Amino acid sequence: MSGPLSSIEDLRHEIEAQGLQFRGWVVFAEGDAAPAIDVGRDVRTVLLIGPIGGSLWDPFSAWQAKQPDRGGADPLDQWSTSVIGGLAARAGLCAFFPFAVPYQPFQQWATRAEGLQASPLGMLIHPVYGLWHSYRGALGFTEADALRFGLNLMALSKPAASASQPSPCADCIDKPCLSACPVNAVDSDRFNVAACRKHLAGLGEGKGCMGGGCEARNACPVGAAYRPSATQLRFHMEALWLPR
Ligand code: B12
Ligand code: SF4
Ligand code: SF4
Repeated sequence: MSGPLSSIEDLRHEIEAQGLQFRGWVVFAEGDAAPAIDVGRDVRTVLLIGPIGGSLWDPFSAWQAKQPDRGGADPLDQWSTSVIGGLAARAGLCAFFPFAVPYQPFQQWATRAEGLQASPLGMLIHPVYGLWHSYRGALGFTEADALRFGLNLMALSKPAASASQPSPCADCIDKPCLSACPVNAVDSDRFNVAACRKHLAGLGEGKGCMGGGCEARNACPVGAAYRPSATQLRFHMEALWLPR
């Protein structure tokens, strides 16, 4: 990857080559909650970027294999910084990351960008991909950047097509996600992070949720075809930094 990037199609091409997709735009009006991190620029628009299903796994794995330290303690975050931060630098934009503290409200942004709604698990559910989608970063545009990239802010501020679709949870009578957790860590009001983590920490390596992924998430029938491989699910569970 090299050279400057000056059009949205250039950005899309590079993003898709890494197994990622544009996940919609948020245009902040005057007085609206723009990104909280002071990046020294008046960011008025964010473009969300993330994988669908297991789409990032092959590009990420190829990158990881080439790193002398295999990407360090948080390889997926390192990869995201390298890919999305690298694109931002080439395009003269700034980048935001869901794992960077203070946390940016990625889920609120996603709700505005694609009209997605929270499932009872707290994760946003997509009408097609179900719970099998997430975010690896966002690119921030000032008004001058938007002009430079020829963005039509009026068009971008309209909700994406998926916003007109009702949440699949509305018609899901049995809600299997709420009864699948072996320690009842999830209910419709809250996610008991401590109970979940205690259970995970007590499981043997690769056993139960640590091996096959969160059972509550796995129980959702929506977008089941997009469920990542067991290898990838195990990688994400191991990245959760459990108490020992
Ligand atoms: C801290 C964090 C965690 C913590 C604690 C989560 C918690 N509920 O307290 C831990 C480490 C446990 C965690 C776990 C997971 N997380 Co998490 N997490 C985050 C993180 C980094 C910050 C959340 C936050 O505080 N945001 C700050 C506030 C200001 O932002 P916000 O958009 O307004 O946040 C809203 C939502 O978080 C929502 N919300 C949060 N919890 C709940 C619960 C319910 C019931 C409801 C209705 C809403 C809700 O309300 C907030 C206020 O509006 C976000 C990334 C991010 N930057 O948001 C990912 C994020 C929410 N996590 C995500 C995921 C995928 C997971 C895991 C599935 C990862 C995995 N192992 O595969 C697991 C969940 C399964 C499990 N059993 O552990 C995704 C969700 C994608 C989606 N489809 O919505 C995010 C967006 C990260 C990403 N890269 O995409 N996570
Ligand atoms: S199992 Fe039903 S209620 Fe739970 S997340 Fe999936 S569609 Fe929504
Ligand atoms: S990871 Fe396992 S313990 Fe944690 S919420 Fe999911 S099903 Fe429950």
